[in-house]
Amino acid sequence: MTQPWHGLINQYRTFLPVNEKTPVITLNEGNTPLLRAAHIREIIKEEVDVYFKFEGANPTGSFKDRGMTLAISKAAEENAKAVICASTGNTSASASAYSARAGISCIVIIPEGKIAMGKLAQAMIHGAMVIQIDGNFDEALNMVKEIVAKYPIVLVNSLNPFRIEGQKTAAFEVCDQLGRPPVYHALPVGNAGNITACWKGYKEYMAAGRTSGLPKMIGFQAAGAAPIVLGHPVAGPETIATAIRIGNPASWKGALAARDESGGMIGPVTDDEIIEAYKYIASKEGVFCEPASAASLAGVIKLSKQNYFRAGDTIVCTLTGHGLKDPDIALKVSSEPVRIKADLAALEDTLKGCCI
Ligand code: AN7
Repeated sequence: MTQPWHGLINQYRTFLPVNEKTPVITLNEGNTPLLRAAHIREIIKEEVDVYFKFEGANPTGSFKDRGMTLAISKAAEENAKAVICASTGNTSASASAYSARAGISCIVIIPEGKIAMGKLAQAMIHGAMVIQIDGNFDEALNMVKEIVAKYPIVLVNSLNPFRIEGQKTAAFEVCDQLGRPPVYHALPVGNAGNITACWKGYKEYMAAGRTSGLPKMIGFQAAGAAPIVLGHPVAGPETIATAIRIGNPASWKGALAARDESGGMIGPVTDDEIIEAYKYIASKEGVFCEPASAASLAGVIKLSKQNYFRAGDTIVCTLTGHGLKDPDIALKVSSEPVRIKADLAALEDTLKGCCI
């Protein structure tokens, strides 16, 4: 019988900066599905193998839980009274949940009107102090950095190195689930913590002899919020994918290192390309991810049109967050439900020519 799963700190303890005194604050995050795409040939002609690492299956619905279990466990080890983060939504949702469990106060600073409804609901119900600013994520992060420099509050954005340490475990799982590293690993890039973390994970797993090679890291930014692609910060980032509406990423250097050391690339995808991939993943693959997550597949589709891949390549796309976080977008890009009378004949009429 396989061992029951007790969260990623227990699973990957030897790779993580924890000791016997670290209280493990876990919601049994990690061990998320790696799903082989079933219909990819409909959109990508090359004989590539695409897999989705569905991080929306984490307890708060995003990959942030991997970093947060470690960041909050370490904050608890240091007897922190409060933690703080700036967020486009998922970090705040995750920080709120793990802080609640640890009995630590949580403050989240978010851009007003620019975070998905589900994420706001999460922070509220977990009891965080939710502060909205009339500014964007970059401004919120700058404010948070100043606060933690002045007061004894622990920062749980990915500038906190424990966040990156926890998030690197996604790469371990991909290697374990696939039995080898993929040829390419595609991710959406916002604040650039995750691409930095995954690359670190692949390198450490190989150094430990647990996997046989390294993937090329390919990252995608929304075209309206693409500072790394452009090579300079973007003052007014805009995209439908609010999770990655970031103009000055904290882990900029880490993303460049991941790209260059692995021989990968970081490119832009338009909102239309993101939505096309988002709809494909839900309607053909049965996986509901949030728009920002679909940037990974959108980028892969775009590169495939430029003959970037070769037959036989294995490509893992991280789907970073759950689609239920942002139901507004799903409704906006779908057609209206059919309306009929509560009457059998009307139902039969409607189904005619479709399935009866
Ligand atoms: C679904 O929650 O930055 O490049 O404050 O929520 O590691 O920042 C979220 C980022 C991709 C980008 N997909 O990851 C936040 C936040 C989803 C996200 C990203 C985010 P990074």
